[in-house]
Amino acid sequence: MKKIQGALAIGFISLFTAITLCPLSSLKAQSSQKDEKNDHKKMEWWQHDRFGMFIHWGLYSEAAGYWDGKPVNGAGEWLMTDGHIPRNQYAQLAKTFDPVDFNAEQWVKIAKEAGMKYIVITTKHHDGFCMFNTKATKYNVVDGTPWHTDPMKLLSEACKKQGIKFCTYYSIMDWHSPYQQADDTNAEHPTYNPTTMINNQKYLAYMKDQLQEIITQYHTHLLWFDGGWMKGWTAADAHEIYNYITGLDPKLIVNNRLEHGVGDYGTPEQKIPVRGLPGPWETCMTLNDTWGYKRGDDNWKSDTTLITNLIHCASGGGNFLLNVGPTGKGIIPQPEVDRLMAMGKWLKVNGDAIYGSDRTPFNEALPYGYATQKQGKVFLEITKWPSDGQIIVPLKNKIRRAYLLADKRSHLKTKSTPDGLEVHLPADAPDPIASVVVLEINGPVQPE
Ligand code: JFZ
Repeated sequence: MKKIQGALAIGFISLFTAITLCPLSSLKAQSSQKDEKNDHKKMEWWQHDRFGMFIHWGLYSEAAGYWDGKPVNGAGEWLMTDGHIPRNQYAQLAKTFDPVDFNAEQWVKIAKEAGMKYIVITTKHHDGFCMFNTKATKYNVVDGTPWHTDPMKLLSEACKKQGIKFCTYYSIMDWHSPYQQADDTNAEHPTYNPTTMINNQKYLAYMKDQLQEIITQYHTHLLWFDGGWMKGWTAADAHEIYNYITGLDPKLIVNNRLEHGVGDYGTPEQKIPVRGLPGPWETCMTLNDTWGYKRGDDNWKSDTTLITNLIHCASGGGNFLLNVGPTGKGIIPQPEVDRLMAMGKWLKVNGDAIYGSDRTPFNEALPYGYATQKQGKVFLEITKWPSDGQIIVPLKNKIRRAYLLADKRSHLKTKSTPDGLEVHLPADAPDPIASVVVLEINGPVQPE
């Protein structure tokens, strides 16, 4: 939140509280027993997969945080409002949008090598420019740019080929829409956020047309809504859209940013709830300080932070959606690729502790790291390797076998003590960032 526009941040605090407190509530309350089972079932792949790639890509990527040669404060994708750019001037960016280096197969391969299992990409961000093939407006990548290409088609096909789930982001707030009014309509110096709905009916019809296109053209597995804090977006609107899209595809997963308690999972942003959230949830996060590409934003998170964040999410029963911001030419910046490859390398050895795992069985935080579990197994992701060669695990079970995930033939000595289970570790950690100990147990897990 640190870098989010000051005034916004305050508004978001209450938004965030609402998100944390009622991830599923009103929707669940309305659905029948059978629906709840289906809801649970449709969430299975997503909860198993744990790690996804967020992609923010649009006209703002080409501007790269600059307007008229001057840097604009704020996140890259907020350029239009933070730079107070009139609609027709911002739209000029489309005339030169020509990502000659875009390679769908390559992007998906990067996600795959990072150990990510799904991709969520911006089909339309707050700026209203459509990065997909749509008949609902000419303000789109196929009709409105010299590129004349539909990246969503290419990406969804590449995802299918490489076994990655293709998912889409769609902003409700739309700074280009004739059915929404900017907060400050000053012709020379407009501020868009938050817009106000001036024609719900027409905007809903537009939204439905586009969502139907996204669902039928690309078979999106999930819809990640955003911008529902705009004024005049009602609970009735949220329910109408949820029912409409799940009517088109009952397996569709929907995040909770339709607001008003509608949606299938919670979306804490840039932070990981210390003990997770009760229902399904996903933390989304940037690699630097922006979602959309911004030249010169080099405040990169370290490999240690990123790997630890992924583990932290999994141990709280949540997913981690990590963002990349490709350039206007279509390149995922090298510092982003480097970090993703480090995560992929770690997951290659330790993925069994993350994919398909459940949240920690323990009620307390562990001083040396995190825990996840599966049937008959407790995983300890040790981020602080002990100097005295042992850890105490708050576990009562008898241990069948204890070993390092990095060396499945290793045997670790364990001993039940009044303080808990003592596990003896080798002097050197197999991994400098996080090493996983596997405890195979009999019967249900019994925390101290
Ligand atoms: C939104 C967008 O405004 C932003 O551009 C980006 O797409 C991000 C993923 O989502 O920003 C938010 C949304 C919600 C909160 C904060 C920023 N929140 O709940 O704290």
